[in-house]
Order: sequence, then structure tokens, then C-alpha cells
Amino acid sequence: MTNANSSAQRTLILVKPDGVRRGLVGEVIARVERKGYKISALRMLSADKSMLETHYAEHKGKPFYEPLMEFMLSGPIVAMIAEGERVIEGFRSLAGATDPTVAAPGSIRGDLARDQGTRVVQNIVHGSDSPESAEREIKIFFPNN
Ligand code: D4T
Repeated sequence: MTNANSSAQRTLILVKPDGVRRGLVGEVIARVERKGYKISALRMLSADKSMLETHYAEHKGKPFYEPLMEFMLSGPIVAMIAEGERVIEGFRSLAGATDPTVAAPGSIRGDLARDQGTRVVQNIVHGSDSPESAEREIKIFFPNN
């Protein structure tokens, strides 16, 4: 084996304002750590509009874009970098489906979130969906990492 660590990855995880408001930061961190991933950076911040415009550029123009921006600006968030083999896929599995109503029980969204009747889904966490997205998103929230 020339590269025994080829599947090691990093991902950006956000605890969104609903997760912070509900006191679920520790719960999210505990699940990530219990799964065995390493948290290599962590910060609480209030996102600004330009960070979110970059982060959610792919959703610009969609009906949920403005409510999503408003929601993400509605309170502090917690950003972290998690590392490990296949962590991108692994965290998305821990998070569960985007729609918390049908997210599998056992997942963060399946256990801890539901439809609140709002114009944007409030689903506690974000996780990068590819290595390219992860590196792009990490730069937004951790410019020095
Ligand atoms: P994030 O990006 O927050 O981890 O969520 P997902 O990867 O699961 O979902 P996404 O990027 O497709 O959507 C971003 C954000 O918008 C909300 N949303 C999404 C919504 O309110 N209505 C919708 O129809 C979609 C697709 C939820 C997450």
C-alpha cells in the first residue's frame, strides 16, 4: 500500500441556530465523537450574510433561499471540522435526511427535529456533501485551517 490513508477526509459540520437555541450542541458533538470522528476545530459565531451567500450559493433563487438566510442569521451557530475515513458520508448518515419528518430514527434529525411549519426546514445540522464542498465550506468558517 503506497497510500494507506487515502480515504481520510474532513468535513464541515454546522449546528444551526435551532440546534444552538435548543441546547443540542453537546448532543451533536457527542454523537460525532462517539462515532469515532475527531473534531479538529470548533467555534461559535454569528454568521454574516456574505458568509452565508457563499455557503449557500447553489440555492440562490430557490423558494427557500431567503427564509434559509433569515433562519441562519437568527442566532449563533457552532462550526466544526470533523476528520476521519469517509467522514463526509458518515456524518450525513449520522445527520439523517434533510426533511426531519422522515429522517430515520437514530439519526440527529430523525431523533431531535420535526416539521415546525416554517418556510425553511429547521434541521439542526449541516454537513458537507462532497470533498470539494467540504474544502470550500471549511474556508468560509475556518480561513486559517
Ligand atoms: P444542509 O446543506 O443544511 O446540510 O442540508 P442538506 O444538505 O440536507 O440540504 P440542502 O443543502 O439541500 O438544503 C440546505 C438547507 O435548506 C433547507 N431546505 C432544503 C428547505 O428548507 N427546503 C428544501 O426544499 C430544501 C431542499 C434545509 C437545508
